[in-house]
Amino acid sequence: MRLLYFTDTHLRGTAPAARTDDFAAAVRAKLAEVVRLANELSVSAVLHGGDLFDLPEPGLGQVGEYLEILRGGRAPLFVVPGNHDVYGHNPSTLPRTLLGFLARMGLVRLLDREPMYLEGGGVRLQLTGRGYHAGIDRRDPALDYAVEKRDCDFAIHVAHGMLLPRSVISSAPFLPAATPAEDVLEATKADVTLVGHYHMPWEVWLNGRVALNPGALVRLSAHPDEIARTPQVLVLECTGSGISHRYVPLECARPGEEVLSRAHLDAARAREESRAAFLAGLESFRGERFAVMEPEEVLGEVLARTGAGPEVEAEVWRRFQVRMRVSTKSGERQCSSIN
Ligand SMILES: [Mn+2]
Repeated sequence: MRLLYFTDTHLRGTAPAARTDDFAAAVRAKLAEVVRLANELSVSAVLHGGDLFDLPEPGLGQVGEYLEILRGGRAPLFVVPGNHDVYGHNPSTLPRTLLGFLARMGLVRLLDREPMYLEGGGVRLQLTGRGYHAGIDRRDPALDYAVEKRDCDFAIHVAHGMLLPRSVISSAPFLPAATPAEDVLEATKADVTLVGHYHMPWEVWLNGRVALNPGALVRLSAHPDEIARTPQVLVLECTGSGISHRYVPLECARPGEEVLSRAHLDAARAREESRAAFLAGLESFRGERFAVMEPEEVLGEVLARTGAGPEVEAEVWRRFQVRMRVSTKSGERQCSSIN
């Protein structure tokens, strides 16, 4: 029995600022490749680790195209809801989200703590899941990440949360609440724990059990690690002798430097700096002499400060008078003439 796992597709109607390519075309190509792979391998199920969508209710025009591609997959699609799939990190809002709607229509199946069983190739597989919620990574991790194994050959648990190798947690002091994968592997009976949420891939083994995240299928940010990695999916193989997995990098994924740029970050910083400079100038203006903001006074002071020279000053006053006459005639307030 084979399964395919992928996560954090963040399907959305708009392109992220960091992307420089035709983002929608790139996402379509990725989904088509995932579906082709799943069909070629005749997988029994496709599993998704959450954040299928970037928003609870994404633009249906664009996202409809993506879902049409996913419907080309012959195997059922099992999903755990991610934080982006629901409102306010609150799973009870699921019925009014697109993911909840798809589940109602029977187009996807939501995994939860109640085990589901798949049978094939002489193997019985237990599937459980835990979607994101506000308390995850902030309470006993066993409640969300550890499962019992009953009446099956293999158990797979899928969760959306900040489960990470202990080494990653200790090297990232600004990370929000996180759970060490090593602790979970001590507690769980699942043979494989599949995780989504963190967008970089990782894998941890302990006591013959594995927890892993293949990384987000779609690269959204221009973080150097995102630029350096190739999006991939995971293929799980279950036979009488054991369960194994391999990563399959997407053939259609282009090098990060070709699709991601940090230019929007530099532009935003430059904009922020000039805005701050402008506001500081305005503040010093106010603080010194401009308790009364009469247009003539303000203009006279500006001209004195800029040292514009007599020719420019004369032209400025001429234009100022013209504008004042126009706005007085049209009945506007006089100060609007300097806008
Ligand atoms: Mn997430």
